[in-house]
Amino acid sequence: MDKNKGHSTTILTCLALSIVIINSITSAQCAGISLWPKPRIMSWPSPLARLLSPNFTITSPSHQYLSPAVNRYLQLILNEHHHPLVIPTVNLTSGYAIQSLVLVISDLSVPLMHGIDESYGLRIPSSGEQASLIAETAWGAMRGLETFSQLIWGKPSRIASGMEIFDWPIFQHRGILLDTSRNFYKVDDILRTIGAMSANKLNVFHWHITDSQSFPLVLPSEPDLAGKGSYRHDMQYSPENVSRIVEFGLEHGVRILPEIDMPGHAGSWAKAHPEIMACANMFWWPAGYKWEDRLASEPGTGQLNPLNPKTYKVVKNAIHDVTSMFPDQFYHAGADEVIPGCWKADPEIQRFLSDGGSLNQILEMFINSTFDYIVSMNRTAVYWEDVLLDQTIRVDKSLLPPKNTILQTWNNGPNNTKRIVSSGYRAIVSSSEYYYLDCGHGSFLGNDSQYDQGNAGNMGTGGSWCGPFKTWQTIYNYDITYGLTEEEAKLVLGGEVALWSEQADPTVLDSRIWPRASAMAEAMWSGNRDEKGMKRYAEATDRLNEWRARMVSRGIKAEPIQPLWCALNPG
Ligand code: CP6
Repeated sequence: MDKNKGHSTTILTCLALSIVIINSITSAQCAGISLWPKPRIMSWPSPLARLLSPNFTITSPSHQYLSPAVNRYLQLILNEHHHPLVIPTVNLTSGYAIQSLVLVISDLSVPLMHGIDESYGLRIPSSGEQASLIAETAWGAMRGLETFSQLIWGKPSRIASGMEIFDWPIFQHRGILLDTSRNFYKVDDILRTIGAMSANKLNVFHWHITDSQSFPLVLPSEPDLAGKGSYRHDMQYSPENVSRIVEFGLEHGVRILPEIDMPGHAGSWAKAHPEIMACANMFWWPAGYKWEDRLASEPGTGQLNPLNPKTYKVVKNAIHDVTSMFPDQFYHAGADEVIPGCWKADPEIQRFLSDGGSLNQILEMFINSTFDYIVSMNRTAVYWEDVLLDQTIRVDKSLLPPKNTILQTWNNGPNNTKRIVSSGYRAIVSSSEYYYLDCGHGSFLGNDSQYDQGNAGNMGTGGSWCGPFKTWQTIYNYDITYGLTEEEAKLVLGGEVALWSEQADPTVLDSRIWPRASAMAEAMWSGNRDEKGMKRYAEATDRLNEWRARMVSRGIKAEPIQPLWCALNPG
C-alpha cells in the first residue's frame, strides 16, 4: 500500500544504522537521559550536553495542525526547565549553544488517520548550531517534537547532544477509552487527557460517549436524546464542544474515535424515545430477569428494539450526526453485552421468538442494517468482540459480522484475541485482565438489592474476574500478540487501556490513567523488551519514575510509582 512506502524506506535506513547503534544504548541509560516511550533506535556514542539558546527557534513548513504544535512545543521548550529526579551525569560542553530545530517533512498532505507513517529521525549534533527533525508526515513530526522536548532539562536549558534517534511505532492503534456516560467529564478534562496522550505518543482517544446511565452528546437531528437523557443541562457536549475536541486532537496527532453504544447499554435513550426500546417501560428488572444476566452497571431498563422500524430512524439520525461531527474514518458501533433477558421480556420480540425466530437473528438484523448505514457514511465499523463471540446470543455461527469490521476484544485476554484474528477479523486489544484501569477500586457486589442502580453489579468495579487493580507492570508486560501466528499478529492493530467511569470522575481522572497508560504506550510504541529480548521493566521503572515526574510538572496529576527516596538512593 502507498501509505506504507515511506514508512518502510525510513525503517530500512534505521535498520542499516541500528548495527552501529546497539552498543551505544547502554551509555545513554548510564547518563540518565529518560525518554518515554523509549525510542526504537538511539545512538549516543559519546554522551554530552549542550546549552539550548534562550533565543531557540523551530523552523517548520506551515501546516494547519503542525504549526500550532510547533508553537506549543517552542513555548514548552523555552519555559519548562525540567528538574529531573536524578540529574543526568553527562558533561556540558563549552562553546556554541543549539540555536534551532529545523523540521523537514516529506508529505504534508497526509491526513490524520489509521495506518499513517509516524516515523521520525532526530539529530542533535555535538557541534554546529542546528538540530534537525525529519519525518514522513506532520504527525510523525509531532512525535519527534515530543522526543526533542524530553531531551532538555535544567536552567539554563541543556540538551542531550551528539545524538541520533530513529523511531516509529510497533502498533498503529494506541489508545485510551474514556467513558463519559457513567460520570461526566468537562471538555477541559478531555483536552488535558488528549494532551497527555500525545506526550505519551498515544494516537486514539476512544470516546465511549453514551451508555445506559446518561446520553451527554447533543445531536442536532435528535435533540431530545441529550435534552432528556443527559444528567443535567450543564452535563452535555454540544457540537461546538465536539469540534473543539476534534481540532485539539488534530493539533496533537490524536484521532477521536466516537462510540455510541447500541443496541445494549442504551437505557438513556428511553427518556427521549421509550417507543424504540425493549423492556424500557419497566421500572426495574423485567420479570424472569436473572441477576446473572446483569452486566456492567446497567440501570436495567432499555435495549433498542431491532424489530421496530422506528428504531432505525432514530439510530440512523444518530449515526448520521455523529459521523458528521467526527471526521475519523473509524466509527465504533458498540454492540457489547446485549442482554437476552431484556429482549425476551418484550412482547413483540416474544411473538417473533414463538414464530420460530431467534435472538441471534434479531441481533443480526440490527447489526446488518446499522453496518450498511455506517459503511454508506464512508466509515470503517468497529464493534466490541461480542458481535462474534457472545456465547448466549451468537449461537448460530453461520451468521457472522461482515469481514471488514474491526473487533475490539475485552474478555479473556490472548484467547479471544486469537479467536478474532484466526476468524480473519482485525482486532483492537483492551483485555479487562490487563488493560482495564477502573478495576479493583470498588468492592461492592450489591446483589442483595434491586435498588443499587448505578453500581456495577459483579463486574466493572472490582468483581472477581475484573479485579484486582492492574499495576503498571501488569500493563507493561502484556504481549498483545501472544500465541498468534505471524499472519494472525498482523491483524492486531494495537491496544487501548479503558477507563470505565462507574467509579471514576474528573477528581481521579489523571491518577487512574497516568502513569499506567504510559506503560501501555511504551509497550505499543517500542515494546517491553531490551536488546537481548528480555522484559525490560527494571530499567523501565527508573525511566517511568522520571517520566511521571515530568508529566506532573506539566500539569498531569499522575500517581507516584515509588517514594522519591528510591530515585535519590539508587540501588
Ligand atoms: N460498559 C460497557 C462497561 C463494560 C463494557 N461495556 C465493562 C465490562 C466489564 C468490566 C468493565 C467494564 N462498564 N458499555 C464491556 C466492554 Cl470488568
